[in-house]
Amino acid sequence: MKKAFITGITGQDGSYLAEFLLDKGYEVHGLTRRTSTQNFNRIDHIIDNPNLHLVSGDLIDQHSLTQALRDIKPDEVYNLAAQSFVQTSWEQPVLTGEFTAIGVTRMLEAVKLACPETKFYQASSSEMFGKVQEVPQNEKTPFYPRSPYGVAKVYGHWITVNYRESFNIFAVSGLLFNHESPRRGLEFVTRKISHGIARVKLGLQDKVYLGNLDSKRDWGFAGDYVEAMWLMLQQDKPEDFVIATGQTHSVKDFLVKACEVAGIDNWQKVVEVDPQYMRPAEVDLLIGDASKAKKKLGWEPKTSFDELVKMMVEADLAEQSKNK
Ligand code: NAP
Ligand code: G4F
Repeated sequence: MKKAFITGITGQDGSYLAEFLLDKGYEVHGLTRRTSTQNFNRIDHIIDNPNLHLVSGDLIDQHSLTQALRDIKPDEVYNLAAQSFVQTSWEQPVLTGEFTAIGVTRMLEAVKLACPETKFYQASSSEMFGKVQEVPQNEKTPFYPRSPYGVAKVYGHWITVNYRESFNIFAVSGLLFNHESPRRGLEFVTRKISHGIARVKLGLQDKVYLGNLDSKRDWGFAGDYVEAMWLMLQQDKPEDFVIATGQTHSVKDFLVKACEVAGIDNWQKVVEVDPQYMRPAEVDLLIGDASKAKKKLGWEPKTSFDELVKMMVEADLAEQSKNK
């Protein structure tokens, strides 16, 4: 039985990846941090699986990471934990650097010390392309991050490449474009829209307050993207890959589609722009070229933009109808 270690198992991607690996017959170990109230809602449905084990630790605590890997000796490590919300990275830039940048070095050190044969996946991001230097973005596109989060992810990417080249560790960086699901955090724009529009439809609130409606993202489904993470670690040699749909849509497009799914005729009536959600520096356009992943991993997204919006709005309508 293969063993995987996932940091960020309580997050959106961690929960889908844990499900995916359990289905493949893996023994899955997930790192969870101590919080005053437990936060296992995304993994509640698999918590009793005998092949799922949770271990306490934190990206800021080197000892907990090294000890966990010494005890488990996993075949594969997926480093998904991070301070992952771009807006918060301007409010807490130092903490974002500690978790999202230096946290990667701590994980790589833990691998180097405890299990150097382990394959390591780093959750890198299309936010690294920021003010994009070419369209679409591929593995060779230069980075130009536009937030403390983006800067931290650039560090995480290069330290992963550096440990691969310095210590011969099988370490890969997945350059994933935005991916969403009904499990997405409520602060991210897609879920904020699907949740807000469902509540408007059900008469539970009047409006949704948003920031920039014009920025464009390449949005895919998280369930499709975790397969790509796993495929990267099944290759003979470690390489970095862009994972994306190759389609881009504006925040407004997402909103209009969400209203259509919910049966709201006039989206302008239910949305207001609130300057507090505008960012100090914006990433205007992201669109990825995942042709390398298609060629070498045989990976392609399975879920279209329309299917994604429908899935998210319908899930929130079902959930929120319990509050009526
Ligand atoms: P998410 O839902 O915000 O989950 C983040 C996870 O990291 C949570 O499990 C969180 O634990 C954990 N975490 C945060 N700080 C930690 C710390 N100091 N020590 C240990 N665990 C910590 O994020 P996601 O959407 O699943 O994304 C997964 C990864 O992919 C992140 O690194 C993100 O930056 C990156 N990424 C995401 C996307 C996307 O579109 N989703 C795209 C590209 C890259 P708690 O539950 O305790 O908070
Ligand atoms: O949903 P967002 O907060 O996602 P963002 O900033 O693209 O970051 C996400 O994707 C990255 C991959 O590119 C990940 F690395 C990162 O961890 C995260 O998962 O914002 C998307 C867009 C932005 O342009 C933002 O300005 O939506 C715009 N927006 C407009 N109104 C809003 C809002 N964003 C949020 N969160 N809330 C709003 O009210």
